[in-house]
Amino acid sequence: MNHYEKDKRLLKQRLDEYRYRHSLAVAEQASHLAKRYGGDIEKAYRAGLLHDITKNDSPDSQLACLKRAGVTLTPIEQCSPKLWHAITGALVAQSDLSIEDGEIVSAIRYHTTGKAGMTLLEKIIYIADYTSADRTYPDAQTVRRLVEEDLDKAVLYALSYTVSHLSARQVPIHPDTIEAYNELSAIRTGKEG
Ligand code: DGI
Ligand code: FE
Ligand code: FE
Repeated sequence: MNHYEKDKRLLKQRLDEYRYRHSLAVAEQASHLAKRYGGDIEKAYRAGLLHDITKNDSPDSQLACLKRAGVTLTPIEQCSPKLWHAITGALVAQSDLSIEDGEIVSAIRYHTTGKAGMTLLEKIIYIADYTSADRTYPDAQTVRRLVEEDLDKAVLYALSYTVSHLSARQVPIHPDTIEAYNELSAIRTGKEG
């Protein structure tokens, strides 16, 4: 296996120690899930490694990056700076690491909100970020067990956890998050009858 030494060197420069370790843990979990669900193991590892590449960038430098790329933020995105690193991460992966693989770029792009119609790789990165070994929130073990059984159920669990926590804090919920939640909950409800 290619160990992506160049990616890791860049990450070490851009990220603090905590975020670097998180990125390695997400890459490990993503490649494990790709094996489990018949996805592309190398792509999963690399997308997991790079998903938070701009997480430690300042808000100003992220806004500058968005401006250079001609990206206009929606009003909800403007008031939710935590969403920016998914957009800028996808841009930096393309510009600084010349990643042309649209599947990897899109998995980084939607790793925070998810979206309706997620590909296998997008689901894997979304849930690897929730279930990596470094995560310590109370339900981490529950979601880790669930993701071994059923990928969609685990993604829905994580989405519902996010929706309920955001709404409890009365902060805006991005339409991509809502659409992902509605899609997977409708499938689940349909199956239940
Ligand atoms: O970057 P990580 O910490 O590893 O994880 P992440 O990219 O999933 O970011 C999690 C943060 O993003 C968490 O504070 C909740 C926030 N978030 C996720 N979905 C939404 C959101 N924030 C808003 N405002 N709206 C969303 O839909
Ligand atoms: Fe993130
Ligand atoms: Fe992350």
